[in-house]
Amino acid sequence: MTQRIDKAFIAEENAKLAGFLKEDYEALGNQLARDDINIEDITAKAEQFQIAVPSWGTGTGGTRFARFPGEGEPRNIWEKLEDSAVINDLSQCTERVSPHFPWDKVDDFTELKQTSDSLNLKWDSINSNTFQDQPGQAHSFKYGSLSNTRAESRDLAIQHNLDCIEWGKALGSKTLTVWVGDGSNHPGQQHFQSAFERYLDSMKQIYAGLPSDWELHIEHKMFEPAFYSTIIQDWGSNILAAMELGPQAKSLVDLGHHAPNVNIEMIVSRLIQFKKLGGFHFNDSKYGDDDLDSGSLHPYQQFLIFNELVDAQYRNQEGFGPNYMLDQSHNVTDPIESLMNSAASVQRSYVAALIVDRKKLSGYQQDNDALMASNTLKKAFTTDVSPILEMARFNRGGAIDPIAVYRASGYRAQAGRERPNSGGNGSGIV
Ligand code: PSV
Ligand code: MN
Repeated sequence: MTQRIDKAFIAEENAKLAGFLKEDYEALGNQLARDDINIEDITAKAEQFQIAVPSWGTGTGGTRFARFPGEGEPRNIWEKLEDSAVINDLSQCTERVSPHFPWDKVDDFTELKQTSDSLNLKWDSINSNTFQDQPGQAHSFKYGSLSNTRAESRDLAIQHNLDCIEWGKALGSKTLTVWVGDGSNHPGQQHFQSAFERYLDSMKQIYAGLPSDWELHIEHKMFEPAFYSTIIQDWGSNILAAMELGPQAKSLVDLGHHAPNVNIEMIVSRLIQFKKLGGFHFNDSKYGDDDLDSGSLHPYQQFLIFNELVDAQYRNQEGFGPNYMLDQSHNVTDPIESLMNSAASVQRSYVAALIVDRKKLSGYQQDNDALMASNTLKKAFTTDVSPILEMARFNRGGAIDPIAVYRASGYRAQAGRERPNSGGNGSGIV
């Protein structure tokens, strides 16, 4: 497979905007210099920023009511990779793809690795799926997987996760992410403690199969598909499980998996403090696990999370180095455009957090000057760092304006011609 968006085409489109970018970058550089911030240092950090794309996010999502397929959707992991390469070629901050098994399972993982190599893509965390039964599955997950009351179902779920590790090794991944929908829908349906004990016992068996340089990330979610109780419903159960398993087990924060108005940035701080922050699934939400585009509703919350992350980065906090990933469902937009937009939105939060005046902030905190502490954060958040993001992409050979270049390339229409039979219109979670 070869790159689908020609480098020369990107350069041609960039040439139209390069003059404006130079002006805007200079102006922002002068503005930041007043606060002793060197724009080149910030741009260099922005260039290093990477956030993984979920393989399942490249297709059109859906709700439990319906799914409205988009033009030229990828029909398999090979085509998902092609789309991911387009996203990375233009955005230059999404060089890793996170697969979901068995959705992305292939017969020949060596061939899959060669294909990703040829597209300059790497593999991020492996996501296991024991929240669905596969055709012909011997023992059902209807009443749970890793915490099922029946050993046969638990064993199948454990084995699937161990298989995921093997497939991940072939792809060069170093992380397994486990999210299970196990739980109950009726009070009394499940004995809370016994179910959690069964879950932990299963997870211990998976942990035992983890290579020494891998991490096991546990993802919590408040509800859905279990609506009364969920086995790992919050960060409390999550960190308890991670502590019980050992140092290679960490917690993963999906932004949509909390009650509305929960202070997620404080959860992040706690996980950092106890060396248990494994990674993120970025998305945005209004009501529940809406899987909306990152930063589309609550950009300030996203910034405040990065404020904690950058603080830990600058303090060289021990055990700190979370995986960043998007986990969204695109129902009404072109998934490639949403993923590019969202990656840039998360990168924007990172860059804005980099320009927080931490010395001043710390002084205001010490003096209990709440107003000035808050204004210090707001100042960074309201600074338009677009020229830094654009310059970071430009320096790396990406597009100054990824969406404009993508639209001008005609890629989607071409995909529509090449992938005539993509997607059904039934309901679907992703
Ligand atoms: C569950 O809602 C989740 O956030 C998990 O990360 C899954 O792996 C993903 O969505 C896809 O269903
Ligand atoms: Mn998730």
